[in-house]
Order: sequence, then C-alpha cells, then structure tokens
Amino acid sequence: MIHPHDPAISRRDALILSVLGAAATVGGCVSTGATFASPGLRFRRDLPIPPVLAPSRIDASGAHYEIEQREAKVTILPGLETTAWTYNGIFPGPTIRAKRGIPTIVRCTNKLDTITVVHLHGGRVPSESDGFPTDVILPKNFDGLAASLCGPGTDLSKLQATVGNTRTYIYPNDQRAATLWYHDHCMGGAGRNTYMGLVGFYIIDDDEDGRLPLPRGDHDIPVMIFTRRLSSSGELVYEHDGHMGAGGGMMLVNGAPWPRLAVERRKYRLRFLNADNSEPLELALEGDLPFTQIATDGGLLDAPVTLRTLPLAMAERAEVIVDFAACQEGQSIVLRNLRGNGPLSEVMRFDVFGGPVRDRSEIPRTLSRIERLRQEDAVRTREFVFGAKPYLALRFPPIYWTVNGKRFDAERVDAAPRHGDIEIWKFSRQKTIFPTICHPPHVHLVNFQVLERDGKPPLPHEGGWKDTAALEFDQSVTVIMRFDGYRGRYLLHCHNLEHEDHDMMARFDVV
Ligand SMILES: [Cu+2]
Repeated sequence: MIHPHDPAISRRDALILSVLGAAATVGGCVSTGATFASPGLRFRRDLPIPPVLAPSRIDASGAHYEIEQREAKVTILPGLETTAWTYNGIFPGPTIRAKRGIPTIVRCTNKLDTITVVHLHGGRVPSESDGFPTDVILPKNFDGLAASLCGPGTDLSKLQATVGNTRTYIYPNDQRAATLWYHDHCMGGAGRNTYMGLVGFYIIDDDEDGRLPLPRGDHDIPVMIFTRRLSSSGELVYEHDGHMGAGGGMMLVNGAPWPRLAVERRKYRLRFLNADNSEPLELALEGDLPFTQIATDGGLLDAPVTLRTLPLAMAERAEVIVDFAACQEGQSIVLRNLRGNGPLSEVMRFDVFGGPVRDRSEIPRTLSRIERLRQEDAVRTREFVFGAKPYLALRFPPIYWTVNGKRFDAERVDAAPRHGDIEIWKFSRQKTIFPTICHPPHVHLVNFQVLERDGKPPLPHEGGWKDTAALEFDQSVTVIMRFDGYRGRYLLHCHNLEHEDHDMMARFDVV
C-alpha cells in the first residue's frame, strides 16, 4: 500500500543529490550519480522486457484477452518486495501485440479496492471503450468509499447492474501500426492508479511496417520510462505534490531502476515511451551517438529524422533506430535525460558486446506516405488555454487546473466537432506562477498533425501523426485533425496525470 510518510527517494531529494553532486564535482568526483544513496542499483539489472500477453482465444470477432487488475508483490529493488497495483500481477503490465484489422477484445476484472478505468492511449476506439473517466470498473468490494470516488455524474446503480467489477473493451485496431499504451484513466485517480502500476504497452503491427527491413524480434525493444518514489522498505510512495504532479528520485525503465541492456554491434529499434506522471524527458546518448527517428505517436514518419537529442513530454512516444555498429566491444553508452538532475539525469545503459555482426536491417529513406491535412480544409478553429484558478483548499498550491478557465465537468460538452470535419485546435497557456511545468495536451480518438509551435514549424521530432504534444511555459501549439472513426464523447486533457485528475480536462463530443 502507499506509505506517504516513509523515508524515500523523492524528487526533492534528487534535487538535493544533484546539488551534492555538483559539490562533489568541484571536489574532484566526476559523476553526479556517484552520490546517489544506493550506488549498487545503477546499471545492475538487465532491462526487463514486459511479456507479450497471449490471447485466451481467437475467433471471428477478434483476439480475446483476460486482464485482472490486482495487487501483487513485485521486485523493483534487490531483496525487497514492492506492492504494486498491476495488470495480471506484472509491473509494468503485459504488452498487448495487435494486428491491424483484427480487433482486440479485453475483458478486464477489477480485483483492487478502488475504482479503475482502462484507456488505450492513441487508440481509435468507440466511445464506450475509450475509458471515459466516469466509465469506471467497480472494485471487488463496492462500498460508500468507492462510490464517493466515482464523482458526480456517475450512475452507480446502473454501473453496478451493467458493469460491476468486469468491463469489456473493444479495440478495432483499424489504424496504422504504432506504439500505443494502456493505462488507468479513472476520475480523480488516474495519477495514483497509474503510478501504482496500472500501465502497459500496446503495439499495433501492420503490413506496411512489416515489409520494411527494420530491426525486428530481439532487436525491437519497448522502452517505458517513468520515475517513482520508493520507501526504504521498498514500497511505492505516491505523492501528488499538491496536484503539481507525482514523481520520484528513481528512474525506472520497464519497471527496473537504471537497467542495462547488452547490445550487439548492429541496429536496434527502440520504442521510447515517456510514461511518467509529470516529468518531461529529453533523451540523448553518450558519445553523441544519434537517434534515427522512424515513428512518432501515430506510427511511421514519411522519412527518417536524425536527432542528437529527443524531447519526450509525458505520454509521447518516439521510435528510433540506434546503430551500435561503430561501437567497440565492451563499450558502455549511457542513455541520458538532459532535463533531469542528479540520479534522474541517467536513464539506462547499453553495453556493447561481441565482434562485428552481419546486420541485414536497414533504414529506408522512405518509410511511409503521410496524408498532409491542409489548413484550408479546416472548417473551424478552436482555442484551448491550459491554466489554473485559485481555490480555497488546505494544500499548497491552493489551485485547481483548468482548460479555458473551467474545471472538468463530465456532463458539460466543451466542443462538438462534426464527424468527418477537419478542425484546427490551438493550445496555449495561461501565464501562471509555475513556469517549469509542462502541460502536454492529449486528444483522444484522433491523431493530429502539428502545424505550428510558437508560430514556427514543428520541432524535428514531431512530424507525422501525433496524439500528444509538449506545451511548455509561454508556448503555443497549433494542430490539425480530422474527426472521423466514431461518434460520441471523448476527452482533451493535459497529460500531467495529477493535472488531469484535478481537473485539466475537457469533454468533446463527435456528433
Ligand atoms: Cu498540466
């Protein structure tokens, strides 16, 4: 369970450690990481690869999966057990590997003591399977406390009668190959539930991607990055930090602290996901080794992009090829986070082994063909301002988070694009006293293309199809999208999960 008062490695500690690290550098020590309280943790564990979930059956309607949300003891720190809230007892959850055109049908049973919701992030799915925050799955012991968590606008008696503690989600997979992920999205508790472990990869494959000579199999690696705070007894410590965002001083990749991956001298496809609740990342490889980006949130780019640094706001994905062919046997290359201090400035390490290998994989100069949505085809422009309002509360800061000055209301429709319409949405920020905070807007159902960032072209890594974009202090981002696929209610929200929970979300209905 959560132990909010245990001694732990927190974000503030990380900051202090970084200050100590800076002092140590003056004193002759070259590594800020060396001051970390548990030096034995870094680069000791092999990178775990979340297992691919096997379907319980496949029939004409699609591939059927069973998922249980349950508490489980997992190993994050050596010799200690951590209580996590898991999908099927695994932290992070199992990877669902789907094929375009074959629906995924997930029967999800909640055996936790709290309400849950599953959202397939990046999924083009019917409204009733999208994981609207009030479309909850009830806990195994449904009581007054659980009821109070559901929030207003929830028809509890109907939920008990129709859903109970099992809900079936249908994901048509009628979309391009892409690296998606599923995570909790329940009203007011998405941050806590995701932090405690309700998160997993969902990868869609298709023929277009399958025909390309890209690295595959053991050379295609999902890399889910998030920070966590752990107590000295090994338990996860969830602190929303006054709804500013939960973090932690420990960098976990696929659930392991600062892991290492033994790599051959060849190309690898790395599927990066920033699954952190609140921290944007900026990735870079030691030795100036480049990333060749091939895909973004919504799948393949039209052509590869070479990057030395890769910014990734919360929930953003980027698929890159890294070629270790020119590295030396025994060489170690640290994946750095240029936005992190102290221990959070390092993510994981690649350890090169063996001699030269025959690498048949290639990075084609043309990856895909992307339909460019044209501004002149847009029928409407909407503006969304991400901000905050003062609030009488016994916590600091005494604010709640807003979109266009309003708190989320599940019953209020904030935008109603017509099915098939192309619209331009402009995201900007109210000037608040929190300049370092990133508010990445995420649009459910549809993918967008970034038209402009601060009146300039999008950044090199955000071409192609996206569903989430960084929105830093003083920035504005203009995107264009077509509202097709399904009608019904969906969400636009900030992907800082604590902002989302309190209450930086807006409902839109495709009509
Ligand atoms: Cu935010």
